[in-house]
Amino acid sequence: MTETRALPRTRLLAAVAAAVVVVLLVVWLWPEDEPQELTGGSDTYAVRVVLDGPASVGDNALLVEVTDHAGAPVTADEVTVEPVMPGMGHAEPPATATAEAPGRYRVPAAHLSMAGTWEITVTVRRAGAAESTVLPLRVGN
Ligand SMILES: [Cu+2]
Repeated sequence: MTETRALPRTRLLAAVAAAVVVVLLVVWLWPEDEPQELTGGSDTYAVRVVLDGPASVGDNALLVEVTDHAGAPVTADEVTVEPVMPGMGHAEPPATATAEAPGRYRVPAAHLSMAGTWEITVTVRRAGAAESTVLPLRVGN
């Protein structure tokens, strides 16, 4: 008889422990802490832009990865990032990314002046040719 009384308590403790684990996982994996990733490409290049977290009004750090379509890193002469808000007809000045490794470029502070739908134009210049990719980006408050 003691066993039949002990079993529900064990189950209750297990359920509480499971609930605690779920809450910790939700807090730990909450999307606001996850990097935001935009992908696109042009004729020659595949472009991936990674933000530390959700895009927000103000300065946003962008990592820009440029590869060819086989995945090999591209060493460009210049990579620029130009945020435009097409619905309102305004833009931020293009920012030139700093190369930090083959195919890896960084814009430490891309300014997004307001919440809403932006388009990030990434332009890769190499060997006298320029190719652009437009990546939509939703900016929260
Ligand atoms: Cu606007």
